[in-house]
Amino acid sequence: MKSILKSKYMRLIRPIAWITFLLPFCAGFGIGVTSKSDIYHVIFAFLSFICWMIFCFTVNAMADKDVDKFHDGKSKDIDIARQPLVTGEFTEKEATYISIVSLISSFIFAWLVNIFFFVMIIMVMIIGYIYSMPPMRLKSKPVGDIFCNSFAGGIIFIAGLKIGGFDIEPIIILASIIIISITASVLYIPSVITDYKFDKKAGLKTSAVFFGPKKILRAMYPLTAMIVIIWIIVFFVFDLFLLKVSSLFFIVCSIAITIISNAKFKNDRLYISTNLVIYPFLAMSIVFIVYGILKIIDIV
Ligand code: GPP
Ligand code: MG
Repeated sequence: MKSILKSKYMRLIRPIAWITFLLPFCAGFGIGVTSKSDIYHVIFAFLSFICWMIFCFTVNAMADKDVDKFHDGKSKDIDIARQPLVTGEFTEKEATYISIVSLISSFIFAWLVNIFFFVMIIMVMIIGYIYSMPPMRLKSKPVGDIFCNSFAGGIIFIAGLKIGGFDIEPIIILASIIIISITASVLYIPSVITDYKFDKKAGLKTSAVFFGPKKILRAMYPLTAMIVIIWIIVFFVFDLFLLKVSSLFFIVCSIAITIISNAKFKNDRLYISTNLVIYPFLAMSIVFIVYGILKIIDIV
């Protein structure tokens, strides 16, 4: 298993890192799906999600080729300095083919789900592209890096919600995007800070480089306070078991990640492992998937 994860393909597409987006997607799926949902729509939606992620990470590896080599390989899902465009295991041309095929496949699968899902996938595709690629390359712009990841988290949640054809009022869509985006921003901040030294060396103006890592770390406190208030409201307002579990999960995660990140920042470096986010996110994604499947087969 370990050797498969270390193959040049896995180091290009980085499936472990997808888990951060898998969670909001599965959350939407688990909440939105019903016993009337079409199982093929579910399968196509997940295939579309996978192709979207392959596209984002392939494009990212191409765009970051010249900066990834400066990384020391720590605090990441893979040793970034050994990503296959840096080592030469993939050429730019091959990576371009992979990204085009994944882009088209993702659109085709999304189209087979429904038009709303398709539009959401177009949006996250655009965000994924402008996050990494010049001329915009928002990952190297202050706020742009946090905004892209958080907003994409919000949009992919709505996409998940729409797999089962769930009818949602626009105001709920807007509120969900805002709530998920704010939550995602706190959970994403540690990742910007772990990269601080390398991004600075590579000349990237990420939020951490621009504002300074300490300021961003301190900003996590008011953001977490906001998240706790929002999810407490969600907990009491909605009479939905899954939303109550999500509220508790996000409250505990945001508080824990904020405290741990602030405690572990020493000598301009944040010493935390990606596992801190990956394991709880994976566990919660599985909960949502299982719950969604039980809903489809009409058990809950
Ligand atoms: C890697 O970013 C993250 C992605 C490619 C996902 C982006 C997708 C969006 C929809 C925003 P990075 O280059 O900042 O981090 P790393 O150093 O881990 O590659
Ligand atoms: Mg990168």
